[in-house]
Amino acid sequence: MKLGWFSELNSELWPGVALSLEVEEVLHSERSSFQDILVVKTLTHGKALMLDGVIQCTEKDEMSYHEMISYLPLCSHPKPQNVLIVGGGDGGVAREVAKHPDVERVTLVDIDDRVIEVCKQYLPRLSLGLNNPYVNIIVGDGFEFLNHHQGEFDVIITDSSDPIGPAENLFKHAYYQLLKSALKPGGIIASQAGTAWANLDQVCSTFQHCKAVFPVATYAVTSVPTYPTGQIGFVLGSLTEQTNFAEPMKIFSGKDLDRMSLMYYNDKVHRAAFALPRFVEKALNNA
Ligand code: AAT
Repeated sequence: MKLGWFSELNSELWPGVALSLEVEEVLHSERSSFQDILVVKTLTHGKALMLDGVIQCTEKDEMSYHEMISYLPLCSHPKPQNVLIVGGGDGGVAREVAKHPDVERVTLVDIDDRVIEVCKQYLPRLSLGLNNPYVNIIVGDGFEFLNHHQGEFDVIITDSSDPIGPAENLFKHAYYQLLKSALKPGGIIASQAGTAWANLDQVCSTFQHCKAVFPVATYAVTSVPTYPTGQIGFVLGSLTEQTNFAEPMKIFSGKDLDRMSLMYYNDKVHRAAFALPRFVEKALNNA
């Protein structure tokens, strides 16, 4: 049955353009203390989660985002044992991080317990990451959490919503300073950083914050057809000057990739994520 269309109308972040998904059924809709939460069954993309009218993930293409934001940093660290996820209440990043053979401990801090509960109920393919015994879930603001944690984590992944709403502080310079001090020596961070097609200014300012704090900073992209402009990027930062993000330290064999049920990531895709178009390279060089 066709119910109608959902359109991602957010004129501030991507003016003049909106992705639409044909919807069969509204599975859940509520206003939490932080945001509007909507889960729908789409005609062609499985179930989808929206927060404040912005698509957070669809079952069809979530693996591109979740595998890339997880394995780009994890495979650039020599031994990522203790990992922090800020945001990520749907469980997708936790699911991926927990598959990495070196990872021993995962902490996930999401501001909204309702996102966690709703995803547990409606998006089991993602939220299976939340039920993993290695994953310790804390409900709270990521910025506040980092204020109280120093020198603890090998890798910190910020899987946050966009910079309008509860995630606003996670795109500021002060957040990058907190990230740095929460890392162990040799630590690495990766954060959702928007798309160059619609938000080149946001990409550059997030990259600038990362570069101001970390001796090595870079930007990588992946394609997510249901995100604005079909692409999203991540900033990556390392405390170690020798880190070359574009060349993975850990390379999974075909057997490993199958065992871990990876559908998008491999070492070739890892390297390719750092090949940027000229206009992006130039903008980042000037940032
Ligand atoms: N996994 C892909 C989905 C996301 S969800 C982003 C999560 O960040 C949400 O669960 C939200 O509750 C959480 N969040 C927002 N602000 C904070 C905060 N200050 N501290 C902790 N968690 C927070 C990312 C989608 C990207 C969309 C791209 N257009």
